[in-house]
Amino acid sequence: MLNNLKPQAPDAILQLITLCREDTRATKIDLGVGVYKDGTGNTPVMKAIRTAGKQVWDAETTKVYTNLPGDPAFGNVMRDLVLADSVSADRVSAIATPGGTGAIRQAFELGRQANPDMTVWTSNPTWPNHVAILKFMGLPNSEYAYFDAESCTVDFDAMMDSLKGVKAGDMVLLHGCCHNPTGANLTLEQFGIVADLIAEKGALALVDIAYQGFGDGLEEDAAPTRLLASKLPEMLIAASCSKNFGVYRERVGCLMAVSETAASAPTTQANMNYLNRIAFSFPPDHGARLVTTVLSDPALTADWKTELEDVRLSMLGLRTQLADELRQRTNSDRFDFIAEHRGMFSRIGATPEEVLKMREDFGIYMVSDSRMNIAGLNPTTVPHLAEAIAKSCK
Ligand code: PLP
Ligand code: TYF
Repeated sequence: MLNNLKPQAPDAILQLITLCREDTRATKIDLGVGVYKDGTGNTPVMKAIRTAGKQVWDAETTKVYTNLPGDPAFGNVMRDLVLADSVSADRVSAIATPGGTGAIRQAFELGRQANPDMTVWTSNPTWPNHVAILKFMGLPNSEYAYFDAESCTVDFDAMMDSLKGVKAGDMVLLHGCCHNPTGANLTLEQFGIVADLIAEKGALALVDIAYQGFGDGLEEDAAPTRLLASKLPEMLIAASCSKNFGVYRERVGCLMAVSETAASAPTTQANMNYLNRIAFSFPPDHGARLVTTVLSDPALTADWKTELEDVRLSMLGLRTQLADELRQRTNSDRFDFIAEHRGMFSRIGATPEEVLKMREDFGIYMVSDSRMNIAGLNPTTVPHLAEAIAKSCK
């Protein structure tokens, strides 16, 4: 029977890791997979997470199952971190999930339970896994215009124009901050306009927030999600802790749902619990517990915030340096958008041929859509990348 299986195309982003590893040039730069790396190329365990790990190890007296939604304390700290007081707590339901990916999958499943005819609207472009999961689930997927490849900024008019096609009962997926793969983001005001449209259409917003703290700051990055929560009668939020707590392999994510009333929240919660049960019974707990420990202890929280802020500022510094280098080398402001983009990624508007040329001639590994991971750079490698871009991109 297994002979019937069809070959699967490898994940293009993950494939880059192998390609780069095989390159023997000392000057190669891996700008592929979206993982934070420090100046030495290491992805560190954050200090607060390490301390929390020791505390959890000492304090934990059992490894017995938690609950279908995971430890309720995790749901509470995530609600406070992402939503703060934008919505009353008794309208929020939460489940722990294996990573942000698990939360996204459960969000699609929940939407389908509520409306089997739902179409899911995703930005063009979006994180490829969004589209892949929808395709696998057989859910209709429509794209809304988002990125203007010429200016490398958001084309908001085109976005609003395509969202006119949203129907009642559809789901609209928005990146809460630090858009992947482009790095181009809506302003808070524009998020408000999109929220009004979603409300008017009677659609359900799903906010995917995987980089809180990597853009303009923890609170600033959560502001769009909070604005939507305050404006919309109901919404879903898929939050990932992989990047901002550096707990990638632990698989820590959370799906939150804001119900219209406190009275309807228990039914939403029961449906979310059910989705966990039929997918994997109980969600992983260890990583979630580390996050809960950090966010429940003021000293650990402060330590985590300091380290996260250092990470954010280092990426901003690299953005400014790269934009400056490119300004000098191209004698133009063409690449100034790199300093305006936020988060780990920038899509720089190069063609697949130009991306390949940069790979072959300079050992620069970026995704073929010209997305680069800023954290793959350090102040010494920026000039090499600037030279590659200036010499390879028309
Ligand atoms: N959403 C976006 C936009 C992402 O870039 C990622 C990246 O990994 C995720 C969700 C999911 O992250 P994870 O499942 O590793 O928590
Ligand atoms: O976009 C990225 O690079 C990250 C990491 O199948 C990632 O979100 C990449 C591919 C994938 C899962 C995670």
